[in-house]
Amino acid sequence: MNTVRVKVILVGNSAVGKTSLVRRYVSNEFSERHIETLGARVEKRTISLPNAQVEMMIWDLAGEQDASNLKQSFVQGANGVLYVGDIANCESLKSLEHYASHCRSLLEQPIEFLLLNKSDLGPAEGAVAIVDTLDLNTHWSLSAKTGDRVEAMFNDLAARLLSRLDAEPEAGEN
Ligand SMILES: Nc1nc2c(ncn2[C@@H]2O[C@H](COP(=O)(O)OP(=O)(O)OP(=O)(O)O)[C@@H](O)[C@H]2O)c(=O)[nH]1
Ligand SMILES: [Mg+2]
Repeated sequence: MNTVRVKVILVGNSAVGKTSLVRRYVSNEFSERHIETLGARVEKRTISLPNAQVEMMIWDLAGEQDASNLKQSFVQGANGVLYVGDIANCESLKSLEHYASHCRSLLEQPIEFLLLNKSDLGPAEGAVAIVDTLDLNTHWSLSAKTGDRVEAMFNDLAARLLSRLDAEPEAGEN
């Protein structure tokens, strides 16, 4: 079967749960401890879809004080961008606008999802209004802690990336 390799990055403030989402998806584990990611950590998971396998290289990036500090080399070449916010923390949601403008300046039309993590905690007051101001159409409310919708989100992303790359065969060759 045809194998397509894709690069996905997770960006967002420190402590929103980027590492926890990857860990839940790749190892089905969760920890209450926050150990800050330094630089970038890359994990891999292969997803079997009806007409191809998608080898997803998942780049879990360190939360930055300022989105423009994201290293260009970590962002470059990403086919998919996961903008991660903590639904219980309004500041983390507001800052996603800066992450989006920075990533868009480096990437050509990536597939973008807005991830509202920590759905188990419920939204902070004002969080929904901030989400509405963000120019990100595809929202997923999910929880690395309970695992709710984590698998579904990554699998949907894989399917969308595959159909995008199928439409541009030269980009899918690896
Ligand atoms: N309640 C709850 N806590 C979560 C969830 N996801 C992550 N956490 C907690 O949030 C804290 C930060 O999680 P990390 O995954 O390390 O956050 P991060 O975004 O990778 O942080 P940096 O690496 O510093 O950028 C940890 O204490 C996690 O246990 C969730 O879905 N619900
Ligand atoms: Mg981390």
